[in-house]
Amino acid sequence: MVAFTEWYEGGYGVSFRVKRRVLEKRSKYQKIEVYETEGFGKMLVIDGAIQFIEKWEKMYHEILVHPVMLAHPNPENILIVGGGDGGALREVLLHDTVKKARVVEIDKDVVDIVRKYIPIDNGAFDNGKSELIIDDGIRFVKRSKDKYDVIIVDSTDPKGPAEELFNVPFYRDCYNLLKEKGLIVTQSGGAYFDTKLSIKVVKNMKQVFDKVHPFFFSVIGYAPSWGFSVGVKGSIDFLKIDKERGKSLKTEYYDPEYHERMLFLPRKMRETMENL
Ligand code: AG3
Repeated sequence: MVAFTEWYEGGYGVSFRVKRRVLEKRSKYQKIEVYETEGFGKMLVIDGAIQFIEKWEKMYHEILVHPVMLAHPNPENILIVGGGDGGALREVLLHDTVKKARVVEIDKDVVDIVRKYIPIDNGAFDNGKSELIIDDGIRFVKRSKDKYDVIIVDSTDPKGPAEELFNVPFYRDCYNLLKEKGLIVTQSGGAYFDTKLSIKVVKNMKQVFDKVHPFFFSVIGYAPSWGFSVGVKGSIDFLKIDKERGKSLKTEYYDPEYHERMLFLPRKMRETMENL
């Protein structure tokens, strides 16, 4: 039986035994692969980096989406940058407050391949509130006329097409696109195998947003303790969520009862983040 391994800096590997490679395609932007794992369904890999595994993808998509959606008092207009697999969109649409959810994905091949081989969007792209735009997120946020309540950056790591999504100019554009009060969340790499990325994101966000909250959650498929960083515009307290709305949400991993607890960082990480 063969294995697929993603290697992190220093020689830490995340490995899955795979039955076969279902597909390999070089798109205009990146190399996209789909594997059938031995025990966890299909797996999407982009440029050698595991994007999600069918059985575990909610660990990531729920944690990316629900904290910001519940911290916002009334999230109606949502922008997802990246997220061409539809996992984040699916979670966004669980919120009844949502009137419009727009996905801006650079690579149409990601959308087509995932919809064909691992349709985790669960119909989300066909929902009347959804809109899919194939465009570069960087360009899109410079030109979009609409204002958003929540922006969710569900991108690959900052190697390749996603690089600029972690930099100050992009965050400035996002800040301007948010309404008077708003939230942004972005994935920000492994806590221990890519601490530099979390540090960079928090530093960059702090230059732009009124408040920044980094937190970590374990996601099977990625290096231990995956990073998420939230930027706040205006008077929103990210520590306080709407528990009533949370109660009616069907989730497996994100628990609104323990929102604040999820934000606790291991000591050294907390000290590092506080001193940025
Ligand atoms: N989000 C991908 C998270 C980054 C994975 N990085 C890694 N394995 N090195 C996009 C896919 C989920 N919608």
